[in-house]
Amino acid sequence: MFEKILIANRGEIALRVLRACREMGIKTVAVHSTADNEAMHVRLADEAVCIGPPPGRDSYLNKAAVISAAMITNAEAIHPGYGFLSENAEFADMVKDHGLTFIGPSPEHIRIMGDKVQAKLTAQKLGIPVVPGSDGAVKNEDDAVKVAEEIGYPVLIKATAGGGGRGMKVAASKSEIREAFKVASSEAEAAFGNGEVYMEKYLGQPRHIEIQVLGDQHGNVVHLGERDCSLQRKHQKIFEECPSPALNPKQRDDIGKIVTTALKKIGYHNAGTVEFLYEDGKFYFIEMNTRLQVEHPITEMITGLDLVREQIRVAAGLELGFSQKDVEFQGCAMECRINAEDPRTFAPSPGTITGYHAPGGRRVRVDSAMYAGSKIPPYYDSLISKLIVQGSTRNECIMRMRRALHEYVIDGIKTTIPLHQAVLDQQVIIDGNYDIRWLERFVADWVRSGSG
Ligand code: MV4
Repeated sequence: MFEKILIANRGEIALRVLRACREMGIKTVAVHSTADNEAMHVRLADEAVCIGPPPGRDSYLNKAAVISAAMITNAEAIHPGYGFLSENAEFADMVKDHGLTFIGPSPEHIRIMGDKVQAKLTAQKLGIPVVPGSDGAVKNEDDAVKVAEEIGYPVLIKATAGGGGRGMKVAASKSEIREAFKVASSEAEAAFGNGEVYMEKYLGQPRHIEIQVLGDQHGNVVHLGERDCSLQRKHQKIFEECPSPALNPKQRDDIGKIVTTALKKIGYHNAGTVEFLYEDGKFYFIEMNTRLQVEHPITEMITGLDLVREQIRVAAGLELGFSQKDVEFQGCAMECRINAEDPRTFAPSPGTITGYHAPGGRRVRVDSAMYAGSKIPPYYDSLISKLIVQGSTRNECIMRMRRALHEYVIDGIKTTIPLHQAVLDQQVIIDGNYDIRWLERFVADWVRSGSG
């Protein structure tokens, strides 16, 4: 096992990794920008190295600086958290080349899944159901018309280099396809320096359901069930729950088997998430994330596993200590992402937290690096806390989340707590009857009606 791990991240996820390390008796090295001198992850780590000025590209995204920090502190492995360098294949290669261990999948798997066309072709070849569409990239407008005629309108044009919803265009009919192709490829070129696009049948009201997997370097892969992440705004998830209110145990088993069988074939190891759209009882692969995800705690709540601990164990070459039949799902869990934002406009609200009191009690977990007096710099993601609850039933979860939100005090800045409170009062949510389009409509109505 590693003796010392460098954590190449900040905020709540840096703390999350630190906690797992300390519980495993592993020493930690924090890296930080000058904006984070007073940050909790810096205070709690055994050692800390300042790697640059505030902007991410000059600090947390500076590959050479992060690797140098690992070398001078004699860290043996780097945990990238999520965001920043977590899905950067070049960084994973560099870590390896310096004789260090990247706590994540192989650079090859990161690379394949980072290219959305390759990812989809790979998924299809491995027997994972995909959205009907073009076989790979679509080269020009004429081909776009042909593909659209084959799969039928409406179609969605997506950027190969995209992901997270950037660079997508819908064409509802033949009159829109040429313009949509042009706009999508020029937007992709501008945003990613790569204008390549591909096409899919557009699904009108799917849910977003993702399967958590964990693999070791000995060919074992297990799935840890699904998370329903359909509540998103501008491709930012705000609330997640598991199990999905839309699935039954047989559906979970079936899709879980498909995913684990596929990933065993390519020797996938470490944590990963296979994302699907789910509509009319059918799953359609859209992307695979080759990192630990923000919403991993809800899976931990219902499986009793520590995903970061497992990531570290398998990265060190150990076998998973359990098999699929040992994985049991206990009750329900939900997560509210609390952002330092205006809950109506979602405008960032950086500043100083003047007063802070986190909720507690039975089956409540708060993953946050905040404290009274902590400063939220304007340079980074606005996620400041994840409020996670568990319950025997979905209704128990909703009641517990409401009472935990009611207890939470965060003074000095605006947060999205009022939005979560309003969402949890909606009948659609209580019934578990929402899709990926519900939240944007709700927020618009909530703001317009003045109740927000
Ligand atoms: C889609 C889709 C409808 N049809 N693909 C958005 C982000 C990227 N991961 C894939 N996305 C979508 N792909 C087809 N063929 C709708 C979306 C989508 C979406 C997906 C998941 C969660 C929220 C979303 C919000 C808008 C659009």
